[in-house]
Amino acid sequence: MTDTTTEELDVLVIGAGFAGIYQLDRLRDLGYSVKIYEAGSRLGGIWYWNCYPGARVDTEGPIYQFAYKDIWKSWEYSELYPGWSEVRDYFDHLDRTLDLARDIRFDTRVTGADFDTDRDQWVVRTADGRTTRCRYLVPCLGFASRPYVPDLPGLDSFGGAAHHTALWPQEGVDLTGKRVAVIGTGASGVQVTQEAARDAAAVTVFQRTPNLALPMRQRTLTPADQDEIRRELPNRFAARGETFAGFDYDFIPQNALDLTDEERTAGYQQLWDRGGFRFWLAIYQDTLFVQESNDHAYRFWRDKVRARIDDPALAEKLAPTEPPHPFGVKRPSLEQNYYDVFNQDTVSLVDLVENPIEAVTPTGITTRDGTDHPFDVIVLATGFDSVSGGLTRLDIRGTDGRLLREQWADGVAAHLGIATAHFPNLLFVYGPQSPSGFCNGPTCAEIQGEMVVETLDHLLRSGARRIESTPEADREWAEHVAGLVAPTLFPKARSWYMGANIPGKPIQSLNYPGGLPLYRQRFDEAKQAGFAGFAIS
Ligand code: NA7
Repeated sequence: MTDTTTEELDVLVIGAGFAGIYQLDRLRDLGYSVKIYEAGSRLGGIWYWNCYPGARVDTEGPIYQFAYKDIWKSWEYSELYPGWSEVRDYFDHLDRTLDLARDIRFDTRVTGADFDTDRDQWVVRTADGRTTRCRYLVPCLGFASRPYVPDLPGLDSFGGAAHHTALWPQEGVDLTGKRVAVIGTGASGVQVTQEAARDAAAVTVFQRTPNLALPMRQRTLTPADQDEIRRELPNRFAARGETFAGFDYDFIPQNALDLTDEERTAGYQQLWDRGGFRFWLAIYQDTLFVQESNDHAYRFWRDKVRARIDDPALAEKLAPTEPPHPFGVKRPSLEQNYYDVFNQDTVSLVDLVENPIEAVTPTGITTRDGTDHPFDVIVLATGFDSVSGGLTRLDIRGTDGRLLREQWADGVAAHLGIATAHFPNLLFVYGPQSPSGFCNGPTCAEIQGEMVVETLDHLLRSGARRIESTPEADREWAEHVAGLVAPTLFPKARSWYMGANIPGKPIQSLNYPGGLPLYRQRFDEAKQAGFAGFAIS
């Protein structure tokens, strides 16, 4: 049934990050013909593209790996929070252990797909002009595969090097002795700034919103640490599936507002000392729901940070007296010396709220106050069209003739975050309104990934040719997500969590705000009811 140019598969997976690798390995074990098409030249997904100076995981390394098949027993990270290069080494380890590369086509960008209703197959197009037929198409694009570059007048005229952090040259860019602009203060901006402050002649950070960053407490792992990690990892992996965000810690089941000032502050201090995301995701349970509780957390954070910044005017910019938005409803980053580097006379800050960028010129950036800032390198740490953007940029056409981006023009709707009506046999991992950007990647790749594997296995084994969510189920899921996010403080910030970072993008929660355990429960209920909300034929 195939001609010489058309490969035919049971399952085509897009993307060779954690999610895609899990699909490939599990489905191959179950006996299906499956391949990954990957736009990059090697494994890693986000860790292939994001090789900018300082790119680093904000999850503790031991739980930033697969739990299955005991792959962890032959792997250790050298630092508590590994950098991009070491995460790439981990992916090489996966390749050696699971023999992945033989079923991955690298440098192969999927551009679009049409559904052949006669044969119930997707016909998938790639940028190299080839087509592939598959029964099931499984995009594993991560939540940050479509970089966002704002419309900065004159950017093309810049004579130096200008790169988005997620399109960083693979050969690197030497910042030593250079004058560096960093636009954006999300995780990427914070990480580049720390690195550039060490090597560059001058660093100027262009800030629109301060990052309410938390202490990473980075350290090199000793042999004794590694022994302890090995002993504890089975329990830590088990815990990942029981927590809100797929980490091995969770919110304190107690309200900050029910405590005395002393008790509350002592609790904050403990979380602060242990570092990482604990001050965010292991904090009192009312923090992300009740403004007054949130204000307590903000003030604790603010006072800690301000104590590290010498110049009071700069302290007010980086850690304002009044919160720029509730704490934790925009993603805090982990930092090592981010606030300290602003005490160097080589590091400065431009507040874009009072002094926006007028234009990029051949030699630098001009701000509204008339200043010409000269630069050799401009780092565009400006984020992503997150969660849905990787999918909507593909020309995937549904059975009603509309493209996916047309169907979702007024907002995403995807039953259980894994399928959407009129797009049969298309199942997402890390999809819109699934845990996605609210979940530790490897946890989600395994837990949500297994849901997709179970679904596919059920279909392939039963001889079904087609699965499709119903429009009602899509709508109900979107309403369920809206109902979960409404009582939280998340809608109060302009964040990528809500789609608010992209001009014109509909505002809605792009991730599942009910936590991983509830998400799993909802999937199990649907499955036990014979895949409720799906039409299978
Ligand atoms: P983020 O977190 O989306 O950060 C992007 C930053 O870029 C953020 O500070 C934005 O300011 C800023 N930005 C965006 N557009 C502009 C314009 N037009 N002018 C100035 N500044 C702008 O992306 P990251 O890459 O740092 O991190 C993404 C995720 O990857 C992260 O959350 C981790 O999960 C890993 P804003 O805050 O919107 O005012």
